[in-house]
Amino acid sequence: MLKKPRPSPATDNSLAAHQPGSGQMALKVDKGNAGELHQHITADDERDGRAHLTDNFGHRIADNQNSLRAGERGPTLLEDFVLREKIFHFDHERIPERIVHARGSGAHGVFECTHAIPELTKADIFQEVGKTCPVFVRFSTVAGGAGSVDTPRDVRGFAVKLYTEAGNWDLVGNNIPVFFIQDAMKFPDLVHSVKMEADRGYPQAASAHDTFWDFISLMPESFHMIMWAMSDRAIPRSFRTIEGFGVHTFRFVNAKGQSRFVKFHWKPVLGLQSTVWDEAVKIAGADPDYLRRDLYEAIDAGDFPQWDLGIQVFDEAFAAKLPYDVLDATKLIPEEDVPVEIVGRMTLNRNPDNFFAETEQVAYLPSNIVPGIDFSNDPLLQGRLFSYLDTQKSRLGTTNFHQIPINAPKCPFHNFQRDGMMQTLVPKGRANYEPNSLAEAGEDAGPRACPETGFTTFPANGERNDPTEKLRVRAALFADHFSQARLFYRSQTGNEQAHIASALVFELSKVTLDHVRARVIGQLRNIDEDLAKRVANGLAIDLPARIKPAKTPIDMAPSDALSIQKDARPDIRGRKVAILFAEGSDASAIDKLKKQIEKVGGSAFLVAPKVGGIPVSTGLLKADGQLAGSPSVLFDAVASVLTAAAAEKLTHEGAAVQWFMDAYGHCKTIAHDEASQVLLDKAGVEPDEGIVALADFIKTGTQRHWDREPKVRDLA
Ligand code: HDD
Repeated sequence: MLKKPRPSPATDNSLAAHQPGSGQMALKVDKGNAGELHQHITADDERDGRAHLTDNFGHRIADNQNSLRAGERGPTLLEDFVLREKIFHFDHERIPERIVHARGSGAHGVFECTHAIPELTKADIFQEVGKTCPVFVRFSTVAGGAGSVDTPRDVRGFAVKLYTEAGNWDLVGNNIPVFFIQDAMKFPDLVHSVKMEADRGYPQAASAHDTFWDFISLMPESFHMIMWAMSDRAIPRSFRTIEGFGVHTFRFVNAKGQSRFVKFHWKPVLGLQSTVWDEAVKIAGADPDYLRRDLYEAIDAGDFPQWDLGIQVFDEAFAAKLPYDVLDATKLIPEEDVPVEIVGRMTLNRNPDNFFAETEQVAYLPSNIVPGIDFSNDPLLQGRLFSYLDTQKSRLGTTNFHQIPINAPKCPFHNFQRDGMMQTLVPKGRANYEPNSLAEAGEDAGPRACPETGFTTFPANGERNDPTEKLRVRAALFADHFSQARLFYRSQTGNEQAHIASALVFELSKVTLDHVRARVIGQLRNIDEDLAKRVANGLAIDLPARIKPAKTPIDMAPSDALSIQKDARPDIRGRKVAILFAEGSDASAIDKLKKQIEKVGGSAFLVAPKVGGIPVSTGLLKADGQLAGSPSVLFDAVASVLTAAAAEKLTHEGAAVQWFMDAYGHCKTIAHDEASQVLLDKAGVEPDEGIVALADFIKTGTQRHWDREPKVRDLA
């Protein structure tokens, strides 16, 4: 009988710590909220010591055996939400399997630092002997599907997620220290060639076929890895007896900012052990789950597998002397040249509680590194930094896959990422952007970047392998933020400047935070003093102090091309003109104007109090739109052809008066006959160059008449 090990408190890295309302929810705003959402548990929630069966929304289920039917032998009813939910959920149980490494086995454990190396790295986990962190490891084959066998000739994946106090560190390696290809660009080709052939769908989990060897024979860089893959390393006796390798050259960075290169090794405490080919083939038939079972049973029996973490550390000068490139993932550094120094030990001490939730949903990202560890320019590694994040989104269906308990860090995490499919956090407040000054108003402002302890990329300036400087900075000239804002403002016409000022007054009048209003105007003073004064005046607040710009703005020569009004043309082409008519209107005048407009490329739209057909001078004329539903704001210019009686009648119609009032207020051309004057008078339309007789419409055009604006709006 297998004995069940009980994890000690020191090694208890159970996922319970990630349930909403606990560990992962250290984010203050999330904790209370998510907690509240999980509080409806009552004493009545059990029956004979077992939880009540419910559907996914908590409704208790009375019968889990029979679907709901219309009569004993009748058809099943669509109403049966219990049946529908159960089948629906079942139908969606599978997610896309990993494109590679689909078949894998996972285990929880703990990593302990056995040799502190602060002189090499500031990584939190290596700062003192005895420091521990939980881990989740997934071993895998590469080529076979999720349901394939455990013992084909194949590379074994050895992916370790270390949940450190400084965030997750994923060391996503293999049991072979080199790789088939030198550049991530070739990865899809490699994988296509080794997986089952595209037309026939076989072989499964085997490299012994045409397409793989065709590709390999054309890829000389693969032959080092082929030696390993054809060796007994590729038919291991157990996951417990394989080595693991980070493969790429990484960097260590210490607290002084000094960097050395590093390669990572996992050395099994049980030593290496493989099968022979004949044995592997027979195991595939006798026990397709041989390695998975072996790992599970060993851990279940308390026989915890262990690995020592070794490092090979070297510097740029050493790398420069090698006859190969340390950025080339098809090369290893012999241990005889750079000895492996042991710095930690990993113990796998707990099987997953649920294969899908943990082993299937675990998402490794080579981009998960912690301060003190950094990437190198290995082109294979650089490609991986994109690929894994991308694949997890498609495999797990949401950008929020980091919230799945097995993927969530065990240290607090706070940021401004929000929403997305399957969001489970419930952040409070409105601080979902940064910078913000909401704290000044007593609100939770959210987290802030930490320059001292946050991750900083090693600049690698001038090294042979890293000749460019990687920096998160902006070039000095980018600091001029105001010269062109000033250029824009000063290139506008007086009306346009007034529009900008009143737009700012409108926007800021809606802002309820006084310090924000003041800061905006303080910035505007760097653009134009007069603009700032107009805005302050519009809000009736004192002119705030100017905010010192990062770089003093310069005066540039105004550019007419930046103004809309300076580009105004009297064109009718492409513009829409409304012609208002009513009972008795002169049909020939309407028709004449319409044709003139169309001739110069515009379009005419007939508007009348009724659409269906109104008696005009020549008979019935249909309108394109009804007056109240066709306000003048929808058109570039308006015209009216009315009888005196109809015009008089329309002076009592609000929609008609408003029609002219708006057209006038919006500085549009208004063309009208004499009879319509009474309506224009009612609307307060005063004569100007844009108020014209019908005959003058075409030459006046549809441009706005900005000189009119001071009469209808305060432009101060
Ligand atoms: Fe990879 C999975 C190891 C190159 C793209 N890879 C995956 C896994 C391991 C490795 C162990 C399984 C992780 C798990 O258990 O969930 N891969 C390696 C090593 C490589 C390597 C050691 C070379 C040194 N991989 C590599 C490249 C690319 C990928 C160059 C793409 C440009 N690998 C993937 C992937 C996978 C993956 C498609 C499939 C499932 C997943 O990522 O999570 O994105």
